Amino acid sequence: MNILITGASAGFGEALAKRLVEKGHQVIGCARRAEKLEALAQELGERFTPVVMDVSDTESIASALAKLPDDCRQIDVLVNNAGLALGTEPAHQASLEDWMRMVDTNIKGLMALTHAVLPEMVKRNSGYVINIGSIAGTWPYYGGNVYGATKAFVKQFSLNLRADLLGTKVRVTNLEPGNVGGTEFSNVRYHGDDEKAAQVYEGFKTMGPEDIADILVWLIESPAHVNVNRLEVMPVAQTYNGLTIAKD
Ligand code: NDP
Ligand code: 8X3
Repeated sequence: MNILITGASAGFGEALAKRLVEKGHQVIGCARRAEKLEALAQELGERFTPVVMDVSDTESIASALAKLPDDCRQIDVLVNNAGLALGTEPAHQASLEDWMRMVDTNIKGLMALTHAVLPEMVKRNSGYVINIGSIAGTWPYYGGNVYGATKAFVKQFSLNLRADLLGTKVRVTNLEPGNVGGTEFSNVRYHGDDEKAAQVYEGFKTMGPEDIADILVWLIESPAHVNVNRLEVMPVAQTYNGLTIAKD
């Protein structure tokens, strides 16, 4: 099975690539940092094909897909994992540039790659699109403004894809993780401030990228007649905060 993973140079994508290669699958690992992908290719061997791609740039997607080796052209599973949060400021103090980058990556990038890959899946009447959403797409929290909104898009887009795919054997899942440490996510969100990034995970047991990779492997290897529409997962230490009232 050929599995294309975006954001394979770190975090969930890297952990998933390792698990899938161990299990004998063929992985096409995409990201912007060529050196990270090359290091992974050295480690994982011929089952891992590194592909430099910036999902926020449709030309980069098109040229990367056009250059895929022949034996990687059929994409059986697309894991739309590349994404980022930038900033935790409230909306009235947030950076417009950060907002635009999140939309370009988390929404437009995921849309463009899906648009490029889906027609062939439908033609073959088989395939699986797994989108990495977030609990932030369902549960609002302070400073989650545009990041959460991009993940709400990912959730509804996933559900609408399945609606369009009725009558085909193409599957779609939105995986919605909560707090997960051990990736670059928090460091990116805090613009490289390691101390603030680390504080997010202090004092409790969070999940790790391997936990998410295990869930993804389970989804990918689930029977072809079963479609998991949405799957929300959190560390036991995390739960909903409920509604809040600011008293005068
Ligand atoms: P990381 O920051 O560790 O990894 C993100 C990956 O996305 C990197 O490989 C990065 O590679 C890639 N990426 C970012 N921008 C682009 C781009 N424009 N084009 C191609 N690749 C890109 O984050 P996580 O592994 O933690 O997160 C993965 C996904 O999971 C994201 O969508 C995130 O929103 C979501 N998520 C994360 C949670 C968490 O708590 N960690 C919880 C819920 C959801 P490169 O820089 O080399 O391009
Ligand atoms: C990332 C999880 O809780 O930081 O999507 O929004 S959270």
